[in-house]
Amino acid sequence: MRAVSLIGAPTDVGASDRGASMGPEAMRVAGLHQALAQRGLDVVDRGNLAGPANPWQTPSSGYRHLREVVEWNQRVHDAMYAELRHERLPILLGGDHSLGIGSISAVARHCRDTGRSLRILWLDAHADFNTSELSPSGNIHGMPVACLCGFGPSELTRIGGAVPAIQPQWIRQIGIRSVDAGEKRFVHEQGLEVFDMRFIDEVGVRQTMEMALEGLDDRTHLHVSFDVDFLDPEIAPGVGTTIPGGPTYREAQLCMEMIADTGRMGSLDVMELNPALDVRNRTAVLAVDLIESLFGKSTLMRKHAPPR
Ligand code: HAR
Ligand code: MN
Ligand code: MN
Ligand code: MN
Repeated sequence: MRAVSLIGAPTDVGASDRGASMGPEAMRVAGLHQALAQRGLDVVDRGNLAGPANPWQTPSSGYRHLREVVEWNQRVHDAMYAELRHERLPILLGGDHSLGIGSISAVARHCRDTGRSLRILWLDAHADFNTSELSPSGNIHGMPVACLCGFGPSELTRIGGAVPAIQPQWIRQIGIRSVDAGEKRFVHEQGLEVFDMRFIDEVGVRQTMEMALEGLDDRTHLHVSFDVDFLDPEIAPGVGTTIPGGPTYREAQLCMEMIADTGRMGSLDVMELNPALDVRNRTAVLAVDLIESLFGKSTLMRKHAPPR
């Protein structure tokens, strides 16, 4: 699919830190549209979705802003699904990561419609596998993976029309280095495949990505959910929840290059960019650079695969 649509979802209702609502505009200012157009893609910017304001309240019954999160996710679902139906590759510009619920449930629906299998790469410092009982914060951006797997309030789990929207075995989590105690037990119980930072340190990005991308075929839709806090805070300060010890610039580039090499990416989320915490928009500029790699920018044409 060479046609790409940008969808802005300017909200931070799923988080307790404000500012991810400015993410879509920062990505535009950093030149995302032009960078992709220069790669020969047919790029359309659909502009920003509209949704409820951030009421800035404390959690109630275990969730902060559940009603608003549901509404935003319904709109994200509809917008992503419409692009997929028209054979366009949607790029969701977040916005906090709770919106992964609407995005990925739309992708899963599209895969059911078209008889494809789904593989999800979750690039993040966090597992985002909390439930309201397990969450220390009530912030729904710590819960999208659990909701997609059917563990969450029904208003969120049913957004894509099937509950659960996805199976845990379809997911590969990469770069994880911050998981809450109860969440950790639940990740193990559900058998999520997690390549955490220790794994990456020990085997390297190359082998990690080979494992995460193993088994794709020409019927696989690959969805990449890129939480910008995946990156080391030294290179990406513009996120709400920085966790030290993330991938370096080159390690992140290699992840993206290896995803591009599969030729299977069919949809993308770019989430949690927080311009209020950034330094001269450098995190947005870096995100654009990494997205260019996801779409096949590379330093040189390669003559040989490097030896194993
Ligand atoms: N685990 C913490 C919580 O549930 C923080 C996770 C949310 N932060 C994110 N998402 N940026 O990846 O509150
Ligand atoms: Mn398709
Ligand atoms: Mn996340
Ligand atoms: Mn995160």
